[in-house]
Amino acid sequence: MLPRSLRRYRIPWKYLALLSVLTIGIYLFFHNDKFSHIRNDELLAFRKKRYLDYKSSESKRTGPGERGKAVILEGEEKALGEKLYKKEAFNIIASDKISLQRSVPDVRDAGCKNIKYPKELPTASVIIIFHNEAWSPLLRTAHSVVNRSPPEYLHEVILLDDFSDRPELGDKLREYVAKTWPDGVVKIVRTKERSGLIRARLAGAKAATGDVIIFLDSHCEASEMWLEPLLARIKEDRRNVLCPIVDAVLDDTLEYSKNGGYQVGGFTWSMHFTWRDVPERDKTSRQYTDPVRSPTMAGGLFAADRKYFFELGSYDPGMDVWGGENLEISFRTWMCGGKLEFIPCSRVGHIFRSSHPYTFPGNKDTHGINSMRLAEVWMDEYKRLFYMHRKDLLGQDYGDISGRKELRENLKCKSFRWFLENYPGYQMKIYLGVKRESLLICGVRNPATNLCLDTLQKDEKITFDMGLFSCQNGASANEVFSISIDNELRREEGCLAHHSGNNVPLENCNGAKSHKWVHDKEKGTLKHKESGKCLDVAGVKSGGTVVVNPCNGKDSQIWTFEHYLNL
Ligand code: LR7
Ligand code: MN
Repeated sequence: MLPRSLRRYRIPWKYLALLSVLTIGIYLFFHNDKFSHIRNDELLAFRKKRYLDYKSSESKRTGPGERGKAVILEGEEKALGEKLYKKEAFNIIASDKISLQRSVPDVRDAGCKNIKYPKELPTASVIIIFHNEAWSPLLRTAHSVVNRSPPEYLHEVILLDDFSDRPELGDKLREYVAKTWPDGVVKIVRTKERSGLIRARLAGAKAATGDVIIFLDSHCEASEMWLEPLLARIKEDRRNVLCPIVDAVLDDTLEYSKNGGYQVGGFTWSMHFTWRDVPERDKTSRQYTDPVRSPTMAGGLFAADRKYFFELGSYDPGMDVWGGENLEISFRTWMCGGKLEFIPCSRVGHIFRSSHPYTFPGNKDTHGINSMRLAEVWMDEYKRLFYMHRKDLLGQDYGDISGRKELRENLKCKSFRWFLENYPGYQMKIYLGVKRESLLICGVRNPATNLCLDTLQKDEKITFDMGLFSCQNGASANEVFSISIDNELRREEGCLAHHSGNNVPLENCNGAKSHKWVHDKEKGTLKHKESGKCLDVAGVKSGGTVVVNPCNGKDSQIWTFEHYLNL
């Protein structure tokens, strides 16, 4: 018996026993797989064996779609594939026929195969975000990453489920992942509400613990040696934000199709991402295997040092569902001291879908509103150009942006004008239609008839003769044109041209001589440089097409611009 004074210090055996049972229970619950007790080197050995096993069997694989071949369906399957296309925005039947671990071709430039990367590289957390993605493309993405990433560099794969409600993405996915990757290299993290892809990526980045984070869409296929070039370039400088070259996995046959293009990212004033050819002079001065600076990224596939990603302001959490974040992170990276590059020796396939196979809660134009946030925070006086193309957005509520403005202050980021003028060099000046001193834009008007150049709503991806319509006084984006520093008369990506007859087609801008015009502000003429002819409305009514004629000084050849911007 303890002395009375000490009795209250009696050890509560009952509680202690209960506590230890609970502790052991919780431990067993979380560590019930055979990997719980194994050492790190054993874990790595297991992963290496899995990696090498796949590698050595890859060339012997047979079956539909192997080596990235097209899957051509027939009969009933074909019909079913076409029917389901509407729901998935790609051919799910073709995808389901292909092994989740299929081989893809090594489409890298031959020079890439001679590059030696350092043995010591930072480790990667690959974050695959998805909302109601179809089963086979989602898991093919995860398998392609595990199968083609050396285990010593692959810290983890995070499947970030943005509140999907497809039943198979619940328990079935959890069980599949646990069974297929018992070593835990693939993890599932789920958001508690529909977050949209921007906040989903943020949640993924916060859950990640590798040195580098790499984001992928949930319908990708990583190819041979995709990882090392990205990690090596980040090791060289942690401020490098890097994109692999994106190959197309075709939406109808799932063929892995090499992107033979030689392009980097640009943007339109309505804040859409576009591809731009790398200018001729850049091509001659570099090898195809070298990293190439890019003004912007497409958005879905990129790598960044994890800590640097957060230092640079990660993402704007006020952006919803889809759109805008890609240009926001691009502008911000350049303006705030980082670099954005494409890495030609790292290639990843992506299924390009023509529509979104998921809902937009509230049917909001999230791209439009997100782009307003971007323009308001990052584009300074140039936001006017955005609003000229998106008049419909003026006055809409884009929420609170004070946090983002503060970020820009704190990081002491440069101006948007600096971005246009300096990074990445001349490309922006040539292609964006910006001439600082006198940017002529909007409403190219012939005062005598009050007719303006107008696309007449034609599809601008296809060449057509430029129309004329009664001037809309800035109410219609179909009438927004600018004269570029390179003497192009542009509408976004389209340039007015003249080749023969008196036609004036709108063609994809490519720097051709036939695309150059000179505006004489005094006389009001718009002269086609190559032919010396003048833009003319003679004999044309509203709804017709504009022409060129020998210059004659008549009223039908006089043009005024609605704005002469001094930016
Ligand atoms: O609410 C959502 N939550 C999500 O998690 C909506 C989408 N998502 C997921 C979705 O499952 C997918 O994995 O987000 C990913 C991207 O959505 P997609 O595939 O519908 O987008 P996209 O490929 O049509 O669009 C491109 O532009 C977007 C702008 O917001 C994103 O940046 C996409 O990642 C981007 N995709 C690419 O850049 C792929 C390569 C293109 C090239 C070259
Ligand atoms: Mn995508």
